[in-house]
Amino acid sequence: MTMTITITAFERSPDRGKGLARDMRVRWALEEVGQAYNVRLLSFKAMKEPAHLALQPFGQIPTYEEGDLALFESGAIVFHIAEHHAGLLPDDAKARARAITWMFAALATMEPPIVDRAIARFAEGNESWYEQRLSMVDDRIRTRLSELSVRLGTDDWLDGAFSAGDLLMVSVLLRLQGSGILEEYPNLFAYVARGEERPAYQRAFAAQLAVFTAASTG
Ligand code: GTB
Repeated sequence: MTMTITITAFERSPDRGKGLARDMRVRWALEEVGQAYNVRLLSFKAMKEPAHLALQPFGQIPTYEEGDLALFESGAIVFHIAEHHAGLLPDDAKARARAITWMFAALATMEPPIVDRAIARFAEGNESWYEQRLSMVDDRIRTRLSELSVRLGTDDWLDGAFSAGDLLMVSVLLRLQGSGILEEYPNLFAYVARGEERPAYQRAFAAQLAVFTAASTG
């Protein structure tokens, strides 16, 4: 029997409902496995208060609560969901290990330069050296995208059937939306679109967009 699941998300996401904050990947995973969940919305102030810091030591979203289990780190949360429900990790032990490897690759190899780009734009946009820095970061991103593009080739997903590895990789690549960089790699662009087309992704996206819409009209 599964207990009630509660996750946390931004009360007002700075991405204005584009689904780029990290609660989106957790929502998507829960939708893929057909698991209902509640969402506790947090202001930036509440995220830094003791009640939330007890759940997330860095004062961030998302968190995940299920009975007396409390987790943070979106990758660990998606892994937990994938481990406890069918649909996100293969049954075969070796295929499962490879899918988990792709989860780590998404978070440890692909995500850092992509997040660096967002940080540069957000925090360093007014610096005299900004354009130079952005160009360096973009080169690092292109190196990783080229390598990933070669590995994906003409396949639909990274290793056989869609897995939590693809869920995290697509989530990470989506952060390049609007940069024009992903379009340089047509197979990766199509890969991300395939992820977005999944009904579970659509449901998760609609749920987070509804939060933003309610906050804007309320
Ligand atoms: N490693 C952690 C994880 O994977 O769970 C990182 C969590 C994290 O960075 N959370 C961010 C947060 O809570 C939200 S997702 N930030 C508030 C703070 O640190 O005070 C990052 C994010 C924020 C905004 C956009 N956006 O506007 O597009 C996209 C992604």
